[in-house]
Amino acid sequence: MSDINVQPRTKVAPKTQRPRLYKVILVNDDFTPREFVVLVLKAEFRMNEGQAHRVMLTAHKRGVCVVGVFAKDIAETRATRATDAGRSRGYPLLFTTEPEE
Ligand code: TYC
Repeated sequence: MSDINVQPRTKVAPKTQRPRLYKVILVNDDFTPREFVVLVLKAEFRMNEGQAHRVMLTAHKRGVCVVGVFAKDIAETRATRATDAGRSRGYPLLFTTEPEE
């Protein structure tokens, strides 16, 4: 009598699977001052002046710009904090998140 189970496991998780990453996207609007967008990008996404200015200009010209790619909770926290920074000053500044393909 043996209580050792010798049945092979039928489901094996693929070893290469990783948690999905999320993009934070900056959305353009007609009201938030350019300098304020740059300020928020520097404060919330640790960008330098040049990086922040390029991202702001891309959103300004094209409508949206990817700010960065992060784990889900980090992406959501940063997008919320950055959006709230604009709202607290009465601006419609918006950061959204979206899963990476
Ligand atoms: N379009 C704004 C302006 O002309 C500046 C701006 C840029 C606002 C990017 C939001 O995501 C944005 N003042």
